[in-house]
Amino acid sequence: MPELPKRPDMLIRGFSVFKGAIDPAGQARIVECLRDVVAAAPLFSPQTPYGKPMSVRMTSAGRVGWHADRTGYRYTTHHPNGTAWPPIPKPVLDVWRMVSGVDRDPDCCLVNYYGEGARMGLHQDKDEADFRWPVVSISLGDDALFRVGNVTRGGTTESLWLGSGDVVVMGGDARLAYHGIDRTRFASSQLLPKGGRINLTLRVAV
Ligand code: MD3
Ligand code: FE
Repeated sequence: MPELPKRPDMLIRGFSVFKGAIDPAGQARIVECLRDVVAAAPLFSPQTPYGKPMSVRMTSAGRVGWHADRTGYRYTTHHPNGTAWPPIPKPVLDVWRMVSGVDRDPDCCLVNYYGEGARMGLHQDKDEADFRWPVVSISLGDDALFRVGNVTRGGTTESLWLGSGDVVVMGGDARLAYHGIDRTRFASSQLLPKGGRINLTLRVAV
């Protein structure tokens, strides 16, 4: 994979955005690796505490993965089907090592799949043990409208389209900002044969 830019193209509310940081060949290589991940740990629709399943389908790679059970959301060592989460693919780790600015590898690679009409409401990521570690996001496939607000609920928000190959680093104060995906442009990208968007988030979780 070619070297990622060292300087972000954009800073939005403390988020560093690297546009098109992963070239099409690199994106295809990551998608290939993800086929093995979902074969071992199939995508599922997490239940929300409100009883309605999320429209985004998910799975994880790494020593821990994130999912919901009766007692709420948590990091666990096993997929709901009982198998250990598969390892984080090397080309994905390479992205983290290039942009995260820290010398510890992530524990978890959360894989979110957005089919037609899928979205993710505004939320904070607060299930990790230490918020000083950054979170790195990799977008693949269809364009998505990402929205970022503040560290408390309410106030103004800003929106930004994320495209295939874009990488975002959330650190510092931005780490606890409310954020979500309002919508995607289904089939705007040819990367995935059946369309859709994959977002990978790399986290130090435990
Ligand atoms: C800001 N995913 O998995 S990635 C999530 O595109 C999540 O699937 C969205 O929000 C997606 O939790 C947005 C960008 C992102 C990821 C993690 C963050 C932004 C973040 C953690 C803290 C602050
Ligand atoms: Fe999030």
